[in-house]
Amino acid sequence: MDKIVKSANEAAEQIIEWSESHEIDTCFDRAKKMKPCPIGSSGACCRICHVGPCRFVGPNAEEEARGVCGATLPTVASRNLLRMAIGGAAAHSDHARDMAFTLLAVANGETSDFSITDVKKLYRIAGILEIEFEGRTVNDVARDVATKLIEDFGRQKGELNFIKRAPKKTQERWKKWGIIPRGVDREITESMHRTHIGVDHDPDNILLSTLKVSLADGWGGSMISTDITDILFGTPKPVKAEAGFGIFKEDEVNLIVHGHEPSLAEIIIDVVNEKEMKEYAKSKGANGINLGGMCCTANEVLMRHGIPTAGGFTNQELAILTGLVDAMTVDVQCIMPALAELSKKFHTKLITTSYKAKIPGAIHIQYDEHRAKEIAREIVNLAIENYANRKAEGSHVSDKFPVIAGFSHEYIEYMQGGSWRASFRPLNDAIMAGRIRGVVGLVGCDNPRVPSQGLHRFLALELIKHDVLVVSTGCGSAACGTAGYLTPEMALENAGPGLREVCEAIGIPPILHLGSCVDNSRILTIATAMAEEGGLSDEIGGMPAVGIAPEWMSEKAIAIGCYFVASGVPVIFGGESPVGASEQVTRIITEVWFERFKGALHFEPDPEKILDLTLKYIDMAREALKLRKYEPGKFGAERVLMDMAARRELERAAKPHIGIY
Ligand code: NFS
Repeated sequence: MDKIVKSANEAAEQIIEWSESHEIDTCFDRAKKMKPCPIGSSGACCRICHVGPCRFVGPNAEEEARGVCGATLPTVASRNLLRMAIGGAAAHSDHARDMAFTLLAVANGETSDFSITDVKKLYRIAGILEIEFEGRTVNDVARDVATKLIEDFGRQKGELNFIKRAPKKTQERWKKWGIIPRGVDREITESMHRTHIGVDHDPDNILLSTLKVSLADGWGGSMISTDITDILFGTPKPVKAEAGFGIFKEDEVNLIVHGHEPSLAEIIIDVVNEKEMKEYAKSKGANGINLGGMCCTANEVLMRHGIPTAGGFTNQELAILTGLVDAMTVDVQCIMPALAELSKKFHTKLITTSYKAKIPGAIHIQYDEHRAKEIAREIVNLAIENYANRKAEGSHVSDKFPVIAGFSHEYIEYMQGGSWRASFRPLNDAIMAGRIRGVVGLVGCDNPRVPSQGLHRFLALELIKHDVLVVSTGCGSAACGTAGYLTPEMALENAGPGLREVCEAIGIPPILHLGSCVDNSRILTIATAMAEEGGLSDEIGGMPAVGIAPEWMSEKAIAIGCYFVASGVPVIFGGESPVGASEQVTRIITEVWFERFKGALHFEPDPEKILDLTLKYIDMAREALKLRKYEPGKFGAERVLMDMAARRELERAAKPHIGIY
């Protein structure tokens, strides 16, 4: 029998083999032992009250099965989906709230460890929020921006501030179906109320609430987080970095920042570069301090500073199994509690830093933005002091790949015309002419229940071969990065002829790393800019664009998927459907949602079928927009894309400065 591969990441597979030979369990072994409950995994289990849990099984469960209260399977399956979206929206939005309070603390002069890095972005957001910025101090503007965005969490009536950033037509659809979020916390609370026993029982109504709470994430929490993070730490532009387990250094202190919130990691970057710290590391026998990232904190610091990443969700235990990690600091979300037990088998110090996310067995050092540097120094000291305890054992692997990351909305606009003519025109033109067939957001988690990262790799390669421009975030980016896919050379070797030409002209990879999972909000603003540029759809719906989360597992992924659907993007998730038990719910989230919003939510375990459905959606949209029929290697007339030299030439000629950069 063929050997079953647990991870498509070759270095990961080597580490897994090493762990198995040493009888150390990882998520891959546990996934084998712990099969998903077939009732719960298809949405057919209701456990929201203690009369149950009730199971909705049997040949006619859809029509006949009833819970003790009389609830039907469609009610229960839709309620379960809504509960997942709430969890996801809460996670992203609570992260955003922390960012907003950090911005407020900076503006109020309560912390000297942070400052405002991107004043232009601050002004841009102030402009959107209708906050006056001319002739005012940066801190005064920042205070107003932070305060106004904090109001988005607790607003009881009205609309989220950023709803108006969406194309008018998209907003009209939301208004028609009553899903414009008021305040983030209000939508989360109301949705929790609706899913309590004996409240909302209409699947369609419950599912509209799923879209509403998810929009509060996308155009609320996530967008707030992205913008404030850019204001505080800089709007990303392309940087070179590396990805893979080979980023760890045998002769240096290896410290990993893992989780999602970037603030502490930003300060740790400053601290590891302090002369005294470097000298302290030397005094302990190390040649330096090597900082690496994991999951979405990795994406944040990779995009802004080129800090290398060891990978995504399924790689976190494997990093410790290398035996080279002296300390791993974690904050919130997607952190496996298994790390505590595992780190004890090695010398690794596991450090939790959020009062919201403690793990028995880990060291807790509470982060506080008012004392950020002091805390960062404590963590770096711990890592340095632990270097001497490193033992020989561990699965040392050396694979690492170059990565180009840092594609923000602003940079993508800039790269299409320089400071003077920054726009989305060339991208729209390339799509209209058929050089680029469509755009896919390849996002979301990696998953130990499939050959981990393998679905991302397969789809990324196939899509670019078919002239589809891929934008990636989260662990999808990590999967592509650790495969060596995030380089411009990838376009030369693997992209279809049209996409290759576009990538060569602009000098970009065919897969653009847009950041962490909260940065999926960048895809929303990019899609809006494309709609406003003209020539394609005049709303997000109807664009030749699809979202794919082939290895998703988290509630955040559901919230992201649903806000894309509500915004007008067909979304395809891998794996079995969490509402698969109900035909009615499945029909609503596909056909009914498509009719209303031009977005649909599919669940499809077979990657070949995901690819087929994606291309079908893209071609359908091209046809509906009356665009040139896509044929590989045959393009219509379009404007010439500017190369780097032409762009520089234009910039020399064109001061004053317009645009972000
Ligand atoms: Ni996104 Fe980032 Fe990864 Fe999935 Fe978790 S790290 S926020 S949820 S597992 S992509």
